[in-house]
Amino acid sequence: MFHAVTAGALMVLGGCSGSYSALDPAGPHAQTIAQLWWVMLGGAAVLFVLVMVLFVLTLFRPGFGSGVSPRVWIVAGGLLMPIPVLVALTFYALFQGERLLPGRDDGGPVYRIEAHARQWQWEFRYLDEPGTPSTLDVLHIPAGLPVEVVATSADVIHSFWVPRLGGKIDATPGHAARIRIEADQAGQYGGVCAEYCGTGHSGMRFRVEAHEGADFRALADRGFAP
Ligand SMILES: [Cu+2]
Repeated sequence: MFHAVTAGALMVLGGCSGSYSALDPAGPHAQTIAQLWWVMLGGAAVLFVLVMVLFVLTLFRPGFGSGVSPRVWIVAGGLLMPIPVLVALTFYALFQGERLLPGRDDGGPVYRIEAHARQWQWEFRYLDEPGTPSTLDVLHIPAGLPVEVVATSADVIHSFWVPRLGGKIDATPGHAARIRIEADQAGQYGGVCAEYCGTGHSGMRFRVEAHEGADFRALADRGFAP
């Protein structure tokens, strides 16, 4: 029994780390999203426990609640109990979501890139490095600096997502959508297309390489050649 519980816990926790885990944030934007996830989980857990307590009481205490009219059960259980939790979660989500939008930061420097999607590849263009060639399926960014991603598409709708660095944004043909990502430290982070876009969708992954300031400058100056 103990081994089964330990194995189960390891499996569950194992899914919380790794290159593609939104619950293992590596920058401030992803941190905000992970926090939102935990608060949502907490809110859902509160409602779940309340319902389970009532359920167990009705099972083991015959007659429990029979003195309360069905109308009161519906109003109390269906409206008064969930509405405050859902309202609080909605406002918290809206507030946190606003903070993720481009232009809501402190107005400091940002590094701008374009993520151009096509079936089934990502082309990264460095908007702040005129004349520098684009890179395919590898995005180089400076660590510790907000990176504004302009997502565009050549064909169908794709979605740019680096779970450890920020939220998702759709790459839609004929439209430029913006999102910010940021890595606190140098390292490699996995990215995926998060919108089904055809038979090659599952292989439409990319890698973000964050470099410390001087390393990034040197790399950019040689056109991101290895
Ligand atoms: Cu896709």
